[in-house]
Amino acid sequence: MFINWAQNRVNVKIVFHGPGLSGKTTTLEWIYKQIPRDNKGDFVALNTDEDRTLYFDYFQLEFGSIKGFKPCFQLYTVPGQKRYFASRKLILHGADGVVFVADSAPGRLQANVEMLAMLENHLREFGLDPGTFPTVFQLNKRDLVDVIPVETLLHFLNPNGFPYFESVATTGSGVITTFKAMIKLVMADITTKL
Ligand SMILES: Nc1nc2c(ncn2[C@@H]2O[C@H](COP(=O)(O)OP(=O)(O)OP(=O)(O)O)[C@@H](O)[C@H]2O)c(=O)[nH]1
Ligand SMILES: [Mg+2]
Repeated sequence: MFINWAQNRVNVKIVFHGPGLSGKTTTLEWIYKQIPRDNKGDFVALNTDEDRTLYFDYFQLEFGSIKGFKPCFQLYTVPGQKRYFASRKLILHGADGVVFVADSAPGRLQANVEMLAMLENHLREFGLDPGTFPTVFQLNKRDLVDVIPVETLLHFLNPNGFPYFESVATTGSGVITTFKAMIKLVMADITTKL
């Protein structure tokens, strides 16, 4: 959170985290499409040739108010490929909330667990408690056959009982519901700090 007292604005950073190919970029693109033009900035994407996220995707969005401040939500995705460890940490720095986009595809349980562990380690390195840091789980790719059961994902990823939602980012199903839950959690957290 960054407060600009002169302009009465507060910058709120939300990071879409999760393993490679879980649907983070697809999710952010869907949200971008739903927002009226006047409320959003440009969509910035830094990709590899194969359309994988190289550094991050980003856009900012303004709406609502918190205690008289105008919030500007800065939305980022991290690159999920393992080798971009340092970039993920840099992007996570200063985050106010995380949407963990889990991959429900068969065989991806370990990738989800490993990425969540890396996220939690980074939060701890920033002096934050992963057990209470504003987090929402988006269980994505629910349209695939033989998906990992929701109970299994929750057992391994969400022992703290954070809000969770099923989604299909390619059709947008569940995406906005998840995002609204994230905004609600982050607003409640920030209200206590302002
Ligand atoms: N079937 C299905 N495919 C999806 C879904 N969400 C995303 N995809 C596809 O999965 C692939 C990867 O999606 P991305 O959004 O690029 O994944 P990412 O998490 O940003 O990947 P990295 O940037 O490499 O970390 C693309 O081909 C998407 O179309 C979904 O809910 N269901
Ligand atoms: Mg991506």
